[in-house]
Amino acid sequence: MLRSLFQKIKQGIIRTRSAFGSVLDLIRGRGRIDQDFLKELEKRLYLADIGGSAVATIVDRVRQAFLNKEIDDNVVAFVQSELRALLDSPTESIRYASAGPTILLIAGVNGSGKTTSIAKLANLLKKEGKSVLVAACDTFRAAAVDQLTIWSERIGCEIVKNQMGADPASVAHDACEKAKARGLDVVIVDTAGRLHTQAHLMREIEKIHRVIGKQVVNAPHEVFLVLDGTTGQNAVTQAEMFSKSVKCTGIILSKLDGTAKGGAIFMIKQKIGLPVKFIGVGEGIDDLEVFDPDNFIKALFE
Ligand SMILES: Nc1nc2c(ncn2[C@@H]2O[C@H](COP(=O)(O)OP(=O)(O)OP(=O)(O)O)[C@@H](O)[C@H]2O)c(=O)[nH]1
Ligand SMILES: [Mg+2]
Repeated sequence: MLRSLFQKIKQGIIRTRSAFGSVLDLIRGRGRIDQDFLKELEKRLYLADIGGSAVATIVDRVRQAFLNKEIDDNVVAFVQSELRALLDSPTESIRYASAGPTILLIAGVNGSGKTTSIAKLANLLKKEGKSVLVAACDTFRAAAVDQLTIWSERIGCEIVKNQMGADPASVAHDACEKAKARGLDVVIVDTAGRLHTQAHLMREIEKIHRVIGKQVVNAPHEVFLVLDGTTGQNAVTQAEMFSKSVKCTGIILSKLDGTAKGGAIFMIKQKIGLPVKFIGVGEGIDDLEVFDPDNFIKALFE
C-alpha cells in the first residue's frame, strides 16, 4: 500500500523529477566541489524553480559545509536535507472540529482546480469512512453547479445547491444547517474563482466565511487555497495577494502532474508561510495525495 502510494507520487511529479534529476546528475558526475561546480549547482537548482533565495541559501551551505569538511561524498544527502529543511514538518492534513461538522472553505483564482480538488478530497474522506457534504457555492455559472453535482453522484456524497445566481452565502448557510441536522462529519464549500483585485467578489467570500462562522462554532476550520502548480512562481504571487483578503490556513497544490515547476513548493513555504496540505497529481478522482514532505523529497531524487 505504502509502496504503491510512493510510486504514484513519483509518477505524479515525473516532470518535476526530471528537473531535479539534472541536479542529481551534476552531483554524481562531479570531480570536486569547486567554483565551477557551485556555479553549475546554482544554475540547475534555479532551473528546478525552487526560487532565488532558497538557491542562494543552499549553495552557500554546500560551500560552507565543504570548507568545514562536513561533506565530502555525501553531497546528494546534504542537498536533500537542505531542501527538506525548507519544507514544513508534517502536520495534520485537516484540523477537525472537536464537535459537530468540520467546515472546509475552498478558495482560489479561476481554473486553479478548486472543484476537481474538492471532488477528490470528498472521495478521500469518504474512503476514510467520513460522511461528506459538498456545498455548491459557485453560483456564478450553471456549469459549476452541474460539475459538482456530477462529481457528488459519482462519489456518492451529499450536495447542497441552488440555482445559478443564488446568494452563495445562503447556499453555505443551508449546507451547514443540513450537516448539523444530519450529523454529517465534513462540509466542503466550493466557491467561484476570483482575483484578489475583484473587490466585490472578495467581499462575497468574506460573507460566506462570516455566515459559516455564525452557523458552526470556530468554522470554517480550514480555508484551503487551491494553487495551480503549473504556474510556478506565479502561484506564489497569487497566494501572497489572496491571503491579504482571506485568511488561508493551507494550500492545495494542483496539477503537479503536468509541470516541471513543482519546485515552487519550496517557495510557497518560504514566502507565504502556509503549509501545503494536499497535492493534485492528475484529473482522476483518486489523484489527490496528502502532502508528505519526506516522501516528496525522496521521490524527487529517486
Ligand atoms: N492534470 C491535472 N489537471 C487538473 C488537476 N486538478 C484540476 N485539473 C484540471 O484543471 C481544470 C480546471 O479545474 P476545476 O476544478 O474546474 O477548476 P476551478 O478552480 O474549480 O475552476 P473555476 O470554478 O472555473 O474557477 C479541469 O480541466 C481539471 O480537470 C490536477 O491535479 N492535474
Ligand atoms: Mg470550480
